[in-house]
Amino acid sequence: MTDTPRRIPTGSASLAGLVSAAVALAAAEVVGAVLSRPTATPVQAVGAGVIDLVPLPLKQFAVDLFGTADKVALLTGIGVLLACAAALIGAAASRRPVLGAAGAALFAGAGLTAALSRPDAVPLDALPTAAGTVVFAGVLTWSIRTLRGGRTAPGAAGGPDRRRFVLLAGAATAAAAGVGAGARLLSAGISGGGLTPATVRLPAPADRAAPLPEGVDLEIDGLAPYFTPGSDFYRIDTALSVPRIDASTWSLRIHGLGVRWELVLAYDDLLRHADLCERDITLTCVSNPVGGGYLGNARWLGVPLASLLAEAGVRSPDEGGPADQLVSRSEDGMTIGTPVADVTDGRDALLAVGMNGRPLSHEHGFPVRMVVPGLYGYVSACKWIVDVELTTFASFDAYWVPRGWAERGPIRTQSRVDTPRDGASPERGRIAVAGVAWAQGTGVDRVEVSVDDGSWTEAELAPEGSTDTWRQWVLEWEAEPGEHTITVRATDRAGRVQTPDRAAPAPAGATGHHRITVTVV
Ligand SMILES: Nc1nc2c(c(=O)[nH]1)N[C@H]1C(S)=C(S)[C@@H](COP(=O)(O)O)O[C@H]1N2
Ligand SMILES: [Mo]
Repeated sequence: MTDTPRRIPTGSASLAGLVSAAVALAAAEVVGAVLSRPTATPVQAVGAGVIDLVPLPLKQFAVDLFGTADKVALLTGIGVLLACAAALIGAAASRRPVLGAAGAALFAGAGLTAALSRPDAVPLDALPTAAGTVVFAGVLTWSIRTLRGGRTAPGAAGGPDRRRFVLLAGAATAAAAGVGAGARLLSAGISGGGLTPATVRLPAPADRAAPLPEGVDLEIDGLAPYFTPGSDFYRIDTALSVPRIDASTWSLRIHGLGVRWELVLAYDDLLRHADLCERDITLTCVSNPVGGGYLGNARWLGVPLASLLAEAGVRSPDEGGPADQLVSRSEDGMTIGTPVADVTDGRDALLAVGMNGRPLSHEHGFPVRMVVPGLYGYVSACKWIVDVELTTFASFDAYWVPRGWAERGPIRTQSRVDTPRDGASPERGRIAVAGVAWAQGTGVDRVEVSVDDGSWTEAELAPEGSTDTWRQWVLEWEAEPGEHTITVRATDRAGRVQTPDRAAPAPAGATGHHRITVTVV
């Protein structure tokens, strides 16, 4: 018999690392839930840090590749990396304990840096990672000691002790997954109390949206409906876990340069506001590629920002006001910069509380978000808004600007073919070619279609709902067998024809014509 510690097989040691990490992450989730700081847990915080740090081309690549499932992809990626690192640390720690300690310190460093550098971080946010680290070190030390099982006779590798360990490890991992998921649910439950989308009752506005003309929705198969149902409405944001705000404790402060009377508004102040109104507005994302789906049309209920700015005594730049930028901040620390001139020029810029007849959903910004007709979402549509500061473009860069997007983002005129789909094989004969076109602000005046790069033929336009919404169009086409291209372009009411020049979404929105190919059979 010798006292030299027995060598642990690499597989068992790696497994010990994996189990320790799983139990540690579950512990961190529990602490995050108990503290009501679910975004401060290591995985969430590191994920959010990655989202903030990745350069624009990589972000665009991720969005192109994964679409709006980009966050699931990111979390999966972090999970895989974490698992590999944990296995390595386990294997290393079984040979040299100091390596295990170094690994744990690395985990702790990454988690703490990420959690404490969130824009809304508080010192308490160190606790989930701290707890996780202690648990990780404890479980790993215990596992390695068990695996080493000093009393087992030589030659008993893979004997009862090790088998018991594998079983125990499996059980511990399953328990950790259950506890972690439970903690997540608990977080959602805790912060989902009070006034939620399910319990809010919206008042009917005195100022309703203008009645829609007959036929605004052509109701053609495969064509995007005039109003986008909430479930189909695209979602673009940096929030790894959707903020769940209690509207009964929510407030919004309006302050800053040139504000004479600072305002602090409660949710109820907005619901009872005399200017509460309903407007139809098509929201559009700057990262929408030509032909893409990152836009949707909704009926919004909200209070005009211009009314609130007037109550605060803010003068627009053309009236000599000192602030040219309105910076909105969200609960999760997002900053969005909007030209003051654009929200005071008479357009229907809203602090919205309702979408398509319902309170906003958590995903779309509950309890309150901004919506400004004619501006891409990244410069206007702040969700989970809690603060509005009047400032200047010269003195403050909002979130997206240092990440390579233009400081100002007016929506570019675009048009899209919805049906037939690109690559479809419709049957010969009469085919309805249909889609949507948008030129928020002026409205769409004309849509033209070119088949096989022939002359432009004017499509039939559905009646206009509002100049701030998209407009449907249709062209009956006598389709002959063979392969054909279909290209579309729109002209706005100021007479500007949509440019054929192709530009990528970054930095100021994609341009170029949407062109599809079909094979008529
Ligand atoms: N708090 C917050 N608000 C945000 C964002 C965000 O990342 N965080 N993204 C903006 C962008 S880029 C767009 S296009 C719109 C999308 O709104 P939706 O998700 O409701 O469609 O929200 C905007 N508001
Ligand atoms: Mo966007």
